[in-house]
Amino acid sequence: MDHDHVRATDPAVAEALTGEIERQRNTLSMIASENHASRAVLDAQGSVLTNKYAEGYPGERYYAGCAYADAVEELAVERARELWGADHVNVQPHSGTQANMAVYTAVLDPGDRILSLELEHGGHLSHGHPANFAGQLFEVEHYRVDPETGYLDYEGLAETADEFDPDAIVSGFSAYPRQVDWERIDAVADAVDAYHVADIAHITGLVAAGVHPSPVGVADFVTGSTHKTIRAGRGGIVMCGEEHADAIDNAVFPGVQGGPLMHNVAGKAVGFGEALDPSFAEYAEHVVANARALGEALADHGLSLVSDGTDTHLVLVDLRDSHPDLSGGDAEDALDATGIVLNGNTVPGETRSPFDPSGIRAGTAALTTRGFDEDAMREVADLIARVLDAPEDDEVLAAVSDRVDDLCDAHPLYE
Ligand code: DSN
Repeated sequence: MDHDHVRATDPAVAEALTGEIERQRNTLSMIASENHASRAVLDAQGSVLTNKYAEGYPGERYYAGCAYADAVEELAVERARELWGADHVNVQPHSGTQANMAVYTAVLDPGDRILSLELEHGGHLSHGHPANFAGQLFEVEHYRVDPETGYLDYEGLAETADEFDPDAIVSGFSAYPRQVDWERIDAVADAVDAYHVADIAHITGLVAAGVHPSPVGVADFVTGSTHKTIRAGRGGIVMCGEEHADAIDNAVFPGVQGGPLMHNVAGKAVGFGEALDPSFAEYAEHVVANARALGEALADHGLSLVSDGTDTHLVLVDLRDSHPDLSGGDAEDALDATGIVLNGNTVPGETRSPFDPSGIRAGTAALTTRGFDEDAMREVADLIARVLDAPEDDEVLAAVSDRVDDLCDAHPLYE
């Protein structure tokens, strides 16, 4: 982690890299989409595969010299198939958004209709937000969570599907704390003759470990990212049945991407290999247990949790009841000042703006990687509550910051 080669030629970048390592070591990473990849994953991503062009797929490349690129891609695919039980896997998408773009390109035409969860209810930009290609290319309608319970409104989804007659229904979410009933959404998709695309970006690791039900074999397509709860190299993935294999491979390349990022594919292969070890299932169970402990302790401090809790790696706090004058953005800033790093987030029924929303989202994947247990998570919840109650009190912020330092020292990272 000393970046000697960078330091020798580019001290300014080396300083930023060193600063980032120290930042990760000395703060609590609670951004729900982040994790701490292993040294092996980082090593693979920083490898000489950075140099290699390998358009195409193993055994069918457009360039010479792809023997080792083929080897890592075959390993990544084989391991992914074992982890998620998918018939066909494409490991080349550069990100989860690229994975979604590939699926849409494979089976939809511009102007077709997508039905997806509204962004402020937990959806994702690539599910059809007007600022995203998906919202610009397709006609988009949204379903929502039940405003009372915070759980997905499956009946509302079915009604909207009947009225809107979508070509694809997107399930899978970026700020939804509860388990998803994939079969129920799939039945709606079947009833309106729509493709079902399940985007499991956040919960890839939980699904692989069996601590969240799997949409593989249920939805027509399963997309995801590979660096969140699954903790592998950075990027995206698409899974599907054999009947869609060619369409997906052609959509990824040459459809929406050029040369695959083979160093990232190597990082995916290494991380997937790590996730096949039985210890990964224990890790994933701890991630969920930690999120539950975090949520319960936050609720004990009077904070409102969307859906009153969690089944996953994240909690979504609606600050409007407990702290009506505190925005999610201000909460994020105050917490960041103490070394607790999370994000302000929109909540169902949002009354502020996406830039300064009413909630905060916190995840436990990264802290669990550092060895935090449920007692430690309860203490983190206490610290969060102290900051939210006094976001402008320098003495409180300093005291919390000291305690964050102690927790970081007790859970070393990248030693
Ligand atoms: N940026 C990711 C998240 O935080 O949910 C999704 O792309």
